[in-house]
Amino acid sequence: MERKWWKEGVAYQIYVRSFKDSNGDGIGDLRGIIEKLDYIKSLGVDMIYLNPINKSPNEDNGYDISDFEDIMVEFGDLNDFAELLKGIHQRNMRLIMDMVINHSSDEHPWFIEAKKSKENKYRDYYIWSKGKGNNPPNNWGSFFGGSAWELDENTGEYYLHIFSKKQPDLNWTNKELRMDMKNMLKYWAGKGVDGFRMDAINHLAKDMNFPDGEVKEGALYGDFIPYVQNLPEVHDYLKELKRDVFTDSHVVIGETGGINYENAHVYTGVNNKELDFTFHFDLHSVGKGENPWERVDIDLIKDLKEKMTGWATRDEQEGWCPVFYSNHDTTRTVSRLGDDKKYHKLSAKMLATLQLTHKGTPFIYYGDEIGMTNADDFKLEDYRDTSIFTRYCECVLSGMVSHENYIKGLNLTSRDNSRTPMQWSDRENAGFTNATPWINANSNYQEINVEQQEKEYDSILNFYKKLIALRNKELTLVYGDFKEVDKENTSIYAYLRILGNKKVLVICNFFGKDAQLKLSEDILLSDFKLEVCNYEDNEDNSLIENERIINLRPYESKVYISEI
Ligand code: TEU
Ligand code: CA
Repeated sequence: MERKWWKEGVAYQIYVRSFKDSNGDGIGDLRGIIEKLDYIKSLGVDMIYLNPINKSPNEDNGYDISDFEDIMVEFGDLNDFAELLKGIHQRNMRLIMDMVINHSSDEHPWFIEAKKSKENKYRDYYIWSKGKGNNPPNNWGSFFGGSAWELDENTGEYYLHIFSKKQPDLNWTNKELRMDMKNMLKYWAGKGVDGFRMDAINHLAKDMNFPDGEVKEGALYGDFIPYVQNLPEVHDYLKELKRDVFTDSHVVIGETGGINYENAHVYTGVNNKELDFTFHFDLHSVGKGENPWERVDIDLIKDLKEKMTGWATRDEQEGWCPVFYSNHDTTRTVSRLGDDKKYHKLSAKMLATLQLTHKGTPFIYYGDEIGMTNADDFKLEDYRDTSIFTRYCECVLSGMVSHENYIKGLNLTSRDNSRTPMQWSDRENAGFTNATPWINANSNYQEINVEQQEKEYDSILNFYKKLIALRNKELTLVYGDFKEVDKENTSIYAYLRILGNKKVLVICNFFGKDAQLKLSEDILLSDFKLEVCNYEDNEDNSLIENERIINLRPYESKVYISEI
């Protein structure tokens, strides 16, 4: 296995808008991150992945870019960026930027030009089509609700937007567009950026015949995904970017919906020269019912073990993978996968154990290291995500869903759950800002915050630090083979990591009830020493019957190391 910094490091994802406000406008910014670099370093992480920081009107909080080579005004300027990057490198960490090149903002100069006339030089930077009479070119819906087409009155044609109508899709068949995009990426690489997370990258190619999509039961629009996701031409564009822009010192990460451990190699295969690894959506909807307002029990094997083991046991030629639970597009880890009420601390620590001993680069989403939870008491007016309001019209105003259920659904599944301000202290707005925050802090910030947990020896925060330190010390957790133990166990996820004669045994009880693990013949617990346990009584008190059965308490996780 080829050694790489981005395989051996632990990453920390920061949703800049919600991390730390340094200038009292209620919005997180780059200088706020600079203020907190020592905190981030104290976690023991090696790389920081920032959500988009380019100039944007913030229709989709930075995922709608109006200037690819400048910094969003609310976040600061290019000097702040240079100081931040310097501070990151001085602390021996690296920076991964989020690049949104599938679409631009409708306020980008290219689109403003393109709308002026069909003959404009920039017209073909976007995807236009005549309608059918007074209707859009086809029945495609968008990811954010509504049609994927918006009529431009001025030129009488429709433009494609698979996200919001303020995010027109770029036409990657256009050579000049590709050249401009490559120059933009070289501009950031030239500043010393270490890696790139490529947003919605597997949407770069669309079926330009615009066939109608199948209208599924109860859907208002046709299924557009088969015509805008994972089309063959995406590989050509990725190979072109890899060839003309990136070097072996960069890490190039794709965000690729609809990709899993069985087919990710089409993008991450070592010889494909496209992506180093991809962010998938495998754990985004775990526990989500048919209706967003209903939670369903987690099937540990189907929902989690099969997938995470699948990613960890791919052939190394198929490429690398991340290990992450949450990001800015899903809900808080401990709320979705653990128990944020009765077993908040224990389940958060168990999940941390799993993430930081599994195979792949761990991406810790800001706030998960202190066990931040969903904002499950938000009202409609507390939400900010642009996709919510389009869907509200579609679902509630049309009478399909009651207001109460829609709000309950948001409390359980909205992306805003993962976008509330970082909880630094028990002071107003969780110490995030001394102004009115762009989105309210979670009402539990007085109970869950960094200041309090830095002082608590057995806090979730200090447990993350302990595990990150273990991972940074123990290459077995990075490059070790992954071998599941007691695969069929429906409550416990257990596995070995093996590198040479070093073995790490990890055992995680995934639920809030006692469970038993059966050890296979080849594992003698007496060969192992308990290294980490999430129960305060750190000694190994699991009832070990004839060394073959281990009893685990609710959400109990243990890490054993042997060197025989
Ligand atoms: O999300 C991409 C995305 O949502 C789609 O790729 C889709 O969900 C997926 O393919 C389903 O299979 C990225 C960002 O992470 C998100 O925050 C932005 O809103 C979106 O792109 C638009 O830039
Ligand atoms: Ca600010």
